Amino acid sequence: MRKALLVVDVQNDFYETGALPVNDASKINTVVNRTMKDPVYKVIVASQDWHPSNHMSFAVNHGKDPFTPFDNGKGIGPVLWPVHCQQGSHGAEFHQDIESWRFDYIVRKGTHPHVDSYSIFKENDGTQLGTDGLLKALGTEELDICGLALDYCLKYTVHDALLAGFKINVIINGTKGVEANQGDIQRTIEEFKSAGVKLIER
Ligand code: VGL
Ligand code: ZN
Repeated sequence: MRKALLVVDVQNDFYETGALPVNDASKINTVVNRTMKDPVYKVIVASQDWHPSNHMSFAVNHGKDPFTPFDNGKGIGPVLWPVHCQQGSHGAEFHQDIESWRFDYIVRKGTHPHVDSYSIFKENDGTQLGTDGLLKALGTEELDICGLALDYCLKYTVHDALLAGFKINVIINGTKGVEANQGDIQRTIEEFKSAGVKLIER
């Protein structure tokens, strides 16, 4: 089976000192780098959260506090976020300890001010980002998925990958969660298991 590796949002703002920090995020770096060296992957695709400053997922653009529940019915929500991953900012860059030169393709997402985009496949309003077509054009049947954050962008990525018919393995020591609400990480892992997603260690 032709296999691809997806690396989700390994960007400064999702690391411990970033704007939208994920606990212990830097612990995934050695796992991600080690995994990327494996010649089994025909292609490595990374996503990069890439927001304009007027992005409507930013709480400040509504005069609200970060993590306020919000849903505009068009792909912003379920909560508003602190300003993060602004186009061209340090926070939007890949973490310096990630060997990002190994990425074959980089999919930028969340670039439209009124729509958020958690998954590497689709914007939250359903618009395709082209990743499905890219992977299938390359003959990909199986995906290993790692990166940040387990309970947001990685979860949405897994969901869309299932819909697109890929066999999926989540690299469980290559991901960490935000846990905006207590129990999110555990719930996400249970969802993966019941959907037939395999959890692997690398
Ligand atoms: C993410 C919230 C907002 C993520 C991106 O990468 O998980 N979460 N934007
Ligand atoms: Zn974002």
